[in-house]
Amino acid sequence: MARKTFFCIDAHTCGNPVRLVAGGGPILQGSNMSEKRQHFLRDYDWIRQGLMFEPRGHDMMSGSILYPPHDPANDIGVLYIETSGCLPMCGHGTIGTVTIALEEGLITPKTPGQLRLETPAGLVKVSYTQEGKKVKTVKLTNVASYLETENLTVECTELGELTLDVAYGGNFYGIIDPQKNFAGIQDFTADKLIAWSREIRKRMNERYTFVHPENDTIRGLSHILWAGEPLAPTSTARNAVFYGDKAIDRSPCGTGTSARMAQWYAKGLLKPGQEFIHESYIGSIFRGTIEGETTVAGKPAILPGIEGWAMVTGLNTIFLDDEDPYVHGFQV
Ligand code: PYC
Repeated sequence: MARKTFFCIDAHTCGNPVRLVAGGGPILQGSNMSEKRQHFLRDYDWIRQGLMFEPRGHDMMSGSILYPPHDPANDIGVLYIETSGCLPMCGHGTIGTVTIALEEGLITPKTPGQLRLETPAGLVKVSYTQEGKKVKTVKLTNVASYLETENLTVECTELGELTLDVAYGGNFYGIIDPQKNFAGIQDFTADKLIAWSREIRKRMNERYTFVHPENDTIRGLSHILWAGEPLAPTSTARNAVFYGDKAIDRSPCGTGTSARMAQWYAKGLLKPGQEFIHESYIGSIFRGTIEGETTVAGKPAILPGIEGWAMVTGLNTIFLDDEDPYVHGFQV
């Protein structure tokens, strides 16, 4: 019998799960987190599948594994694991990971109140507030985010032709704003959004190639962001982000919010100094700001600030046992 044990600490960020693997993660080769991500995908993806999919996880499950930093100026390296794969960057995952790591004493910040994280997508700076041991807010300054292309069209069997923009915020997002054939998320169920997202993502990836100009391991349209009317008058916008095969993010999605802010910035709808309050499908909120302006391969880009909160929900010692026919999980 071969049984592997993983010591996990579970949390949620504004409603979306984060499972930090604090013990049992593999030793990875690579001189940065992008190379370590490639090694993990090659040799250890069974760990992600076992810990994220049913019966140990669920459709929305998402998590992380911590590694020592490669640059001594930084605090920690983060590998993101999820039902959808190993994301180059995950915003809600970062907020949850930082909250868990600080509250449970897994990291000692070099500068109190601040952290420098190495992620597969690049350096992410974090500031946080605490009351006693409890982390109250986490704000990350994300990797450079930009509008990749606008006004693409795609056919959705049930809705007809849709127009969408593609923006990068740590992952590539197809952004579907309200339009003639889609009134906004307020009019539709999650089941419908999920079914349409699967079809649209497949068609988009068959027709187009999306590759990050500075890191060709970041490729493919992985997420669909559906927009709609906010629930609260104080919010700027609301979204439903589709990922994996069946997930709608319960948080406002950090990389999705970054992509949407980059889209608005490129179109002149969002300017430095303006706040972008983004609501999730369940109404939870991230506060977005523009922390810097830059370019990516000549395209105007921003460094989005994303602020949210997380709650630690418990400890979870998980076995992956070779005798279990579902050791690597399953999806139905
Ligand atoms: O918060 O960036 C995010 C995210 C990606 C997928 C689910 N959440």
